[in-house]
Amino acid sequence: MRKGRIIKLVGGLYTIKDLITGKTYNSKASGKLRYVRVDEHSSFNVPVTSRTKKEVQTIQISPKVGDFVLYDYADDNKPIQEVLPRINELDRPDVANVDQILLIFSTVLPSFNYNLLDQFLVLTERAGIKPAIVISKIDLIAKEQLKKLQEELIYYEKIGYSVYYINSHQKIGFDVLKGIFKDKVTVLAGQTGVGKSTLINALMPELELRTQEISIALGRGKHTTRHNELFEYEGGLIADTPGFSKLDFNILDKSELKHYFIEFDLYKDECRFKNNCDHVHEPGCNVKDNPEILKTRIENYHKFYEEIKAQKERY
Ligand SMILES: Nc1nc2c(ncn2[C@@H]2O[C@H](COP(=O)(O)OP(=O)(O)O)[C@@H](O)[C@H]2O)c(=O)[nH]1
Ligand SMILES: [Mg+2]
Ligand SMILES: [Zn+2]
Repeated sequence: MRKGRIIKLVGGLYTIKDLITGKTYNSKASGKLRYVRVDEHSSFNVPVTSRTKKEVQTIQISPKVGDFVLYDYADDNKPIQEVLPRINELDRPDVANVDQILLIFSTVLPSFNYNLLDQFLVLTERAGIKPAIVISKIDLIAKEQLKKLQEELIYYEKIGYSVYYINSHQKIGFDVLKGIFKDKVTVLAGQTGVGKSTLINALMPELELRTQEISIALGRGKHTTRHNELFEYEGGLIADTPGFSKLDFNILDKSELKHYFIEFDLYKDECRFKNNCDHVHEPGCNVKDNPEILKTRIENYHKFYEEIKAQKERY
C-alpha cells in the first residue's frame, strides 16, 4: 500500500499523486469503501444537520479531491483502499483538507454584495477553514468608487479577515496576493463570473482554463459536470471548482449562528445575557445595536437568524 493525494476527479475516475515519488496515476475507489464502519469520533462521521447525532455506523466513504489515501500500488488499477482521516471537508465544492478559502467578489458583473459575503463567511467559519476576501475586477469601477469600497471593507480587516484587490487582466495586486498560496491548499469560491478561472489562468498561464463570457455566465444556468481538480502552484494546490453558491440555512442551528460572526464574541461579556443571548430581541443586549459593529453585519445576522428559524418551523 502506498500513500497518495487525490488531485483530480472526473466522473468517478480519480487522479492520485504519490506522496513519495510525485507520480500520478488513474485510480478508482475500491468497493470496500462502500461499507466502512466508523465510530463517533471518525472524521468521516459528519452530521448532516446540527441535530443529527454522531454514532457508530456503517457508511459509504466517497473519496474527494484533496483526500490523502492509501492505494494498492501493486494492482494495475491502483484502487483506493482507504481514505485517511480528514482535517476538514467541504460539500460544494467537494474538497477535503483545505487550508484556506478565497472568497472572490467582483466589483461589478456581478456586483459586490455584503449579504453574500457574510453568508460565505458563515460557511467558512462553520467549516473551520480560514477565509480571505478577494475583490476582483478593480479596473471596472471608478477610482473614487474603489476607494469607497476599500474604506468600507476595512471593517472586515479589523475583525481579522485579509482583503485583497486585484485586476487579473493586468495582474494588478498579484505581488501581494501570490504569497498566500505558498504550500497551502486553497479553494477559490465565488459566484459564476467573478473571475476565478481568469485568476488561475493569470497565475498559471500554461493551464488555459476556459473562462466564461460574462453575458452567458450571468444569464442562463450553466451545466457543470462533476469535475474537480487541484492545480499545483507554489508548492501548494488551488481548486477552481463550481459550488459555494449560497448558504444552506438548513444545516445550521439558530443559536449556533452567532459564533460565525466572529466579532460578536468581543462584546458578549458586556452583554447582560452572556452566552445565553442570541442578540436578536433581547432587551439590554449589547451586541444587537452596538455602534462598533458594522450595521450590515448585524442586519445580515438577523436576516440569517430569521431564515434559519423559518426553515426549522417548516418541519
Ligand atoms: N475587467 C476585468 N475582467 C475580468 C477580470 N477577471 C475576470 N474578468 C472577466 O470576467 C469574466 C468571467 O470570468 P471567469 O474567470 O470565467 O469567472 P468564473 O466564473 O469565476 O471562473 C470573463 O469575461 C473575464 O475575462 C478582471 O480582473 N478585470
Ligand atoms: Mg470558472
Ligand atoms: Zn446579546
